[in-house]
Amino acid sequence: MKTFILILTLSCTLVLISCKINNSKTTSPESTVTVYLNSKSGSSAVGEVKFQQINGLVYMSAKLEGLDPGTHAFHLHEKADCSSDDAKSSGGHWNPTAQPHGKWGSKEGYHRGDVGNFSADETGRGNIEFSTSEWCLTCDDPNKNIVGKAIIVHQGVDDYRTQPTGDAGGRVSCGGIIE
Ligand SMILES: [Cu+2]
Ligand SMILES: [Zn+2]
Repeated sequence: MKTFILILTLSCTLVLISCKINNSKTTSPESTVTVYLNSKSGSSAVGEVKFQQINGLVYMSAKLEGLDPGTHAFHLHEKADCSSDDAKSSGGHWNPTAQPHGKWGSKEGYHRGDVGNFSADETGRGNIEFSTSEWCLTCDDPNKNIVGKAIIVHQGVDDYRTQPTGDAGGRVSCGGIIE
């Protein structure tokens, strides 16, 4: 009887361990990049944006602070170059598929960098959770790979219409997506 219980305990443990191993296999990211955003255009807006590629999807988790309360646009721009004070060194919206500017997912078209608007609370903090199969961190597809692009937070709201910028105003925070 004692032996039986021992075997039962052992096999249960083994099942639990193998479950854990399998689980970590399917959820461990293929690649992770963390980007720190610096304030620009005389603002105090900063942030931390984490990208993870898991099973071919890119998950983005952004935490921003030091913003004016209200709605702000968030885009990926062409170049991971935040050297200028106004962040214009990062170029225009990242648009490898030559689409019009628009709301993400719109059938009229949208840039691959058109993440969209988010809101900052009365303390100037805001978060964005976003995931897509239209980006990658490790693939060779230039229409998908976001490494080498910039993250830009704008002072104003993206109207999802005005070409090619969404009329979102100045660039208050910038970070380059660099591995
Ligand atoms: Cu922008
Ligand atoms: Zn755009």
